[in-house]
Amino acid sequence: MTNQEISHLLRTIAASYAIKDEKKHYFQIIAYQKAADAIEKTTTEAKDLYKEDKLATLPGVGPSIQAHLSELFRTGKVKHFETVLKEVPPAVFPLLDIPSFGPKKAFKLVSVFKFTNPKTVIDDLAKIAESGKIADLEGFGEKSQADILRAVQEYRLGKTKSGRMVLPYANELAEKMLTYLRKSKYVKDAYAMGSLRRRRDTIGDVDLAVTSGKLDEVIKHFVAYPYKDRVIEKGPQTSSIIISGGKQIDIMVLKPELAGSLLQHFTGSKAHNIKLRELALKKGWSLSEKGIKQTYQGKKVMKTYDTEEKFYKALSMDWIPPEIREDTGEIERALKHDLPPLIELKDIKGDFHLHSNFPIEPSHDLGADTIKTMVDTAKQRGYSYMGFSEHNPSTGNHTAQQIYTLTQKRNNEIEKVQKSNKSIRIFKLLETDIQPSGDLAIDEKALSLLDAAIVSIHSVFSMPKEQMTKRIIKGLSRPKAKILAHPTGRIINERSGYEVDWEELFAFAKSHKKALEINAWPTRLDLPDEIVRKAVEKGVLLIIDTDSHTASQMDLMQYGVSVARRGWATKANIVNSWPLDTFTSWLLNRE
Ligand code: DGT
Ligand code: CA
Ligand code: CA
Ligand code: ZN
Repeated sequence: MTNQEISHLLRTIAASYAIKDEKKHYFQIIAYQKAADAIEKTTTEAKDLYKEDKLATLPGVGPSIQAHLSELFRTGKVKHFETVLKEVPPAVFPLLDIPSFGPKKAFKLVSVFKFTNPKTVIDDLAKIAESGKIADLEGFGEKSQADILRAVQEYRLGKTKSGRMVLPYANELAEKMLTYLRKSKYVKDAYAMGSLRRRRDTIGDVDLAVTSGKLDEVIKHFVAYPYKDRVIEKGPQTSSIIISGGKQIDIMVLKPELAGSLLQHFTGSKAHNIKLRELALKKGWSLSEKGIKQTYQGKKVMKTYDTEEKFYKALSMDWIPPEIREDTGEIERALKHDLPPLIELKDIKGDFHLHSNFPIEPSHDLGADTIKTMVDTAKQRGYSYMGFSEHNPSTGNHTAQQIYTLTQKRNNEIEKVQKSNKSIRIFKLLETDIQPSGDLAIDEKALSLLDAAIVSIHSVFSMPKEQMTKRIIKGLSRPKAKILAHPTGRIINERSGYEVDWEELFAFAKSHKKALEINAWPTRLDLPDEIVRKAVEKGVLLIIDTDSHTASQMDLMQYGVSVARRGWATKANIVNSWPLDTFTSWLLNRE
C-alpha cells in the first residue's frame, strides 16, 4: 500500500467518525486527519518504516494509529477500521473524493436519495441534481444544487481533492492575482502566503495576504476578479474564490500595523503555528493573525506587530525562514538563536545539468539551444562555471568508436566557445545512463574525454530496493562519475520514485565525495526536501542543477534552491556554491 492509499484510507476513517457522531469522536477525527496529512507529505514509504520497525518515527501519527498501521501491513486489513466503515453506507465513500464534498453532505444525499451502489453513485447523484430534486431538500436550495453539479463535472474532468499544483504554476497564478490586486488604490502591500511562501514542492491552494486601511474595498475588488469562476466565501476580512481552471485562491486583509502577525499566521505551516501557539499558551498568551493577546497589569491586551521579526522576537525567537516552518526542529533552534544560514539563489555559481542542441545522437531528448547561447545565458546569470551534460550517444545505434567520435566533436565545440569566453569555466560532462547491470552506457575510453560524468537511471525503474541500490552504487563507483542526477526518479503527480536504501547510498556518497543532485525541474524537484534534510544531516554533498533543455530554463534554479533550503542546506553542502578553485578540485578529484 502506498502512502497515498494509506492517507486516503485514514481520511475515510475520519469521515466515517464524522458521520457517526462528530462531537463524540472529535479527537479521533483530528488524529486521523493529522495522520493522513503527515503520511501524504512524507517521502519515506510507511511500509518501509514498518519493515524497519520505525513506524514510531512518523511525525504526526499517534501510537494507536501506528498500531493499526502495523496490523494493516502485517495482515492486509485492520479489524477496527472494518468495524468503523461497516456503519457507513458504502455509496458515501466515492462522493468524498469530489472537491467540496464533506462527509455530512455526502451522507445526507446518500440517505435521502437511497443511493446504494458505490460504482454508480456519482452518476446517480448527477441525474438527481439535473432533475432539480436537490434544490427542494432542506438546507440545500438552487445554489447548492448548481454547486453540486459543477463539482461533479469538475470531478469528471479529473479534478480531485488531492490535485495539487506544481510550484511554478501556483506561482504564476499568484503573480497574476497579485498584479490585479495591486491595481486597487486601497491595497498597500500584497503577498503570497501559505505553502507557496514556504516553497513546498506542490501547492494545494493559493493564499494571499493584503494590508490596507479599507478592508471591505479590497475584498470587493478581490471578488470582482475578471477570471473568477465563482465566489466560495466572502467575509469582512477574508474571502475565497475559484478561478477558471478550478483552482482556489484565499485572501486575508488586515490593517498595515498588523502585517507581522498576518504574514506569520497565514504563512503557516499549520504544524508550525500550532507549536508556536502551545509555547505561547505556557505564558498565558494567545496568538492570532491580529497579534499576541497578553495579560498586562491584570488586563488582557492585544499587542500588535508590523513585522514578522518583531512577532518572533516577542516569542524570544529569531525570525525563521518560511521554507523551514514545518515544526521539524526550527522553533527549538530559533529559541537558541542557532538557525543555520540557508543557501540562497545568489550563492549559486554554476549549473551542471545542461542539455545543448549539439547533435550527439542520444536515445533521450536533446536540448533546443546552442552551446554558445547557453554559455551567454550562464554569463548573464553571473556564473563562474558551468557544465554541459547532454545524454550519452545512444548505445543501440552506435559502436563504441562512434560514441567516442561524437563525444569528441561535442568537446571541440565546447573548446571553441571556451576560447572566446574566458570569464566562465566550461566543463565537459555527459549525462550517462546507469544500465540495469550497474554498468555505465559508455566505456572507459569515452569517459576519458570527460571532466566528469553525471550518472542517472532512465530505464527499468522497478527493481527491488537492494538491487536498485547496488545498481546505483556500482554506476557511481566509476572514478569519473561524480554526480547522481535526479536520485529518486520521481515525477510529481505522475510516478513515485524507485526504491533506494538511502542510508547505504548516503554512506557511499559521503565516503567517496560524490554529489547527489537536487534537480530543479518543477515536476522532479528530486531529491525531495525531506531526503535532502537527511542527506544534509549525514554530511552528504549536494549539487543544484536545472536539467535545462533551453537557455531560458536556467531560470528554474530558484526552485532547486527552495528545495535545498527546505532541506536545511547551507553553502557547505552545495558544491556549486563553492568558489571555482574549490569546486574544480572536487570535480576533477578521482577517489
Ligand atoms: P496547501 O494549500 O495544502 O498547499 O497548504 P497550506 O499550508 O497553504 O495550507 P492552507 O492553504 O490550508 O492554509 C494556509 C495557512 O493558513 C496555513 O499554512 C496556516 C494557516 N492556517 C490555516 N488553517 C489553520 C488552522 O486551523 N490553524 C492554524 N494555526 N493555522 C491555520
Ligand atoms: Ca494554501
Ligand atoms: Ca488556503
Ligand atoms: Zn538531463
